[in-house]
Amino acid sequence: MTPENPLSGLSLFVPIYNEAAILSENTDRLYKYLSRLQIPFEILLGSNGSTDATPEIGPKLAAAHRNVKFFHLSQRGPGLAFAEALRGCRYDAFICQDADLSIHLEFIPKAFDLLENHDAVIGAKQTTQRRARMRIGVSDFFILCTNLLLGLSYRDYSIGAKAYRTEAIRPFIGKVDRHTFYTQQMIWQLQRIGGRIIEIPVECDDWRKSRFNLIHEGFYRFYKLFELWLRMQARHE
Ligand SMILES: Nc1nc2c(ncn2[C@@H]2O[C@H](COP(=O)(O)OP(=O)(O)O)[C@@H](O)[C@H]2O)c(=O)[nH]1
Ligand SMILES: [Mg+2]
Repeated sequence: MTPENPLSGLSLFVPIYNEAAILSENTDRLYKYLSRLQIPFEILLGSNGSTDATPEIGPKLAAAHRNVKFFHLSQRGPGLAFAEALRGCRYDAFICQDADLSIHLEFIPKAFDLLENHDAVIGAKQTTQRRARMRIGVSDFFILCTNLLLGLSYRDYSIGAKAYRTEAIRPFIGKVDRHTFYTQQMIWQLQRIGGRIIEIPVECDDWRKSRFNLIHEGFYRFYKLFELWLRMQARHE
């Protein structure tokens, strides 16, 4: 890490949905890891729609550490939590990580360094994912369609392992998709205004069942992609 990095610190956003089983342990792991980096930091645990003990555990974690914050919104949708965290974050680097910490934590200091000269860092998973072939196929097809329709050229638009310069994406806060389409939105918006975006490989071990309903997820993302593409066409006319 470059000690002269001028960014004030990092706000680590973790979207949370029914993560009571791992929330304390993983927050602790994350906290210890970030403390060792010697960068000012805060951990923003953003839950919404959780129906397990997450809303009871979160405030206890926040009470135990000055720089851990927890909020709970009633309506489900990670984009709503992303927008809320972005609104309230205090540092220049806004880094997103999944609650299961399936993405190796080295992404965090690497992204922090890269944000010195970039507006977004995309972590592209080099997966050790035990995922149904069908899911991988749909996901690859979605990435291909995103790149073709939006004129992008990246390999991973999932919500985890993405980092942004806070000031670069704050102007788009009112447009954040309430569900899972916000990564594409942020990257597309940044590219349109000439933002500096870099993609790096990240190691990932994701063995657990997804929190998302994958059929709903698939339809939703294609619908949002098509909707955005139509808006682009209308703008060009
Ligand atoms: N705030 C919030 N987080 C969510 C929601 N749904 C899933 N998540 C979180 O999003 C992250 C990714 O979920 P995961 O099941 O690992 O997704 P996958 O591996 O991409 O299929 C985890 O931290 C989840 O707890 C939601 O509705 N709201
Ligand atoms: Mg996962």
